[in-house]
Amino acid sequence: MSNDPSPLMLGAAIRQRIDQLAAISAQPDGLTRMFATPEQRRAAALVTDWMRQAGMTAGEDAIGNVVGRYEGARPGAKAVLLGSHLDSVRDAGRWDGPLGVVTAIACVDALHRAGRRLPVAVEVVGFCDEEGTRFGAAMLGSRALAGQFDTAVLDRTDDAGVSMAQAMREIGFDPARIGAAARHPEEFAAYLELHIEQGPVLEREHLPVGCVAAIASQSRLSVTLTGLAGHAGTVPMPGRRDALAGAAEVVLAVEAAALAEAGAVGTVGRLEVHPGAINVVPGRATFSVDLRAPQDAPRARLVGRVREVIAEIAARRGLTAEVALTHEEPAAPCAPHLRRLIGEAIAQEGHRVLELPSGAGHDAMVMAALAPIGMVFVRCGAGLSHNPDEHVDDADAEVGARVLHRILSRLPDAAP
Ligand code: HGY
Ligand code: MN
Ligand code: MN
Repeated sequence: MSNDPSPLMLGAAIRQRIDQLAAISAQPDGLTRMFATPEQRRAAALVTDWMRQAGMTAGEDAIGNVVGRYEGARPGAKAVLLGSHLDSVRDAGRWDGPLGVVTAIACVDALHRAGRRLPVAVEVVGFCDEEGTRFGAAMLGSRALAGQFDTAVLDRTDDAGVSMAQAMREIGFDPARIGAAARHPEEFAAYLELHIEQGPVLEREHLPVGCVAAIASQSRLSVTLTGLAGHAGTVPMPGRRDALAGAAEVVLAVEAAALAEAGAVGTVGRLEVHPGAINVVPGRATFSVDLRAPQDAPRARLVGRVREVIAEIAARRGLTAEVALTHEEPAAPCAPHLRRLIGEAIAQEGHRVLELPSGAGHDAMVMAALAPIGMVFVRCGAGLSHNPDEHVDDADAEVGARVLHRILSRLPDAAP
């Protein structure tokens, strides 16, 4: 980055790349880019090209993460890893994930154009699956890179019944080789992720950026309630085994349980009904449960309470309940020395330093297994995210890039 680029120039350049990525979508009227799809490969090709233009060697790893490396002054030096994810939720906003990847590349590009080499190498990663949109299990890309990939998830199927393994093969990856993506702690000095806040705090505080203190603990369940399908006109109300009515009671019970646990959140985001006909009493209902809390203990209490209430409702309604844990990540505190560095960089950019928790999950939670983690949040309009109206102003994207660049330039000096 030149000494003092026009704020909107760099921000506008970042936005243009965000828009280019947003155009790579399976959804004709919006953004949906899921793991192990042709859209993933097209986005990976574009990001690989940007990385190479920024002076990095770059390519896809064995699961499909895009990884670029900008050598340090000494070849083979430890790397600072920057990154975020390139996949999206359905009907997504365009900044969630890509902002971290595009900004990291912009920072390396500035080093490259200035002919600067740091004492450390810089690697940038665009993770192929953080959301878990297609197969339910999340953070697949970062787990593979951290050497934590659970091969059992390869049997999970998408809505069309296609397994993860098959989907990977269809886009040219060999699921048996995922282990080759694993990296090791001794390779990295730190992991830094710049991401939109996805919440209202920075906007309320009139701040363009903030420093993440810790990332909330999260669990995901997949629940199937099975009752008895029947004729809507002839099955008497007493004694019905209506799976959807049971699911509806569980949805409200999840909400009540989360409200009763300070700082926790509980969401049922997906619900499928079988057979889904107007005049048939639903025989089966399958739904997701997303439970989070700032610390592990309250999250575990909430999961236990939800499991109990599902069993109680199912028993009372004559339903059978299958409850599977599909994803779980412990709370991830950010490293104090990186929080200090981030705070100093924000202050040097002339802004008040605000530390805040992240209710949203991020690949940084998994990267904590490889290196100390730090996160920079960038303000997004009305705190909106996982919504097509998600937005970042050019000026805020510019501040985020300048803060990340300052951190990068100082990181080698920062001892843990
Ligand atoms: O669900 C989350 O917190 C993230 O957006 N994957
Ligand atoms: Mn997201
Ligand atoms: Mn995200």
